[in-house]
Amino acid sequence: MNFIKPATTFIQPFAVSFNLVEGIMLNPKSHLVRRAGDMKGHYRDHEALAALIAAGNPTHYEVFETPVPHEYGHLMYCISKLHPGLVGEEWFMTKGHYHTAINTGEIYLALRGEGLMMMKTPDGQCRHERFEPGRMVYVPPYWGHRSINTGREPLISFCVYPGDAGHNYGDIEKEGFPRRAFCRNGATVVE
Ligand code: S6P
Ligand code: ZN
Repeated sequence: MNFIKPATTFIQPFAVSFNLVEGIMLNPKSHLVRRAGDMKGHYRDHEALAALIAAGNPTHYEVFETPVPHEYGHLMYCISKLHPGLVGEEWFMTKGHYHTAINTGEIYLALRGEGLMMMKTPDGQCRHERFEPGRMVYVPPYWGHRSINTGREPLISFCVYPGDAGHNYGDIEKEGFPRRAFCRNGATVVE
């Protein structure tokens, strides 16, 4: 066994505040906004996405962070606010990613809204778990993950993951997820 751990930067303790109703972090250091135009290639209905972009390119989701060193030992955390909506029949969702350090997991605690966490492994296993306020989803190491908003209000979640996890979007873009979530006659259908 190797007991030599990578170096971890020493920093001072700090605290941040959230507005849990709005789903925002107060005074975040980083506020990522992804719009419909950033989602090309992710939805089944390409024409519906193009129409949405032409009709004003609405915000899909926002991620608020106050980063810590991206290193082993530190914990990254964020508030994710996924807006409600449909691209054709498909519910709004995040791009999804594996962690670059694929043996790192993640915890998502849903604070508001309803939805699904869709998860897949590189060898094609696919599972999903339901989000509702107060429900935590554990994304184990090796599972790519994507949030899906299946409701009419923002899906707000708080997530925590290892500082050295990183994001690998490329492999998910190539592979896609085996299952998607649609709205048919007012009901959510996963297929
Ligand atoms: C990071 C964590 C979240 C997502 C965020 C946006 O490991 O899973 O912060 O980055 O929900 O999703 P995506 O797929 O665009 O990064
Ligand atoms: Zn992640």
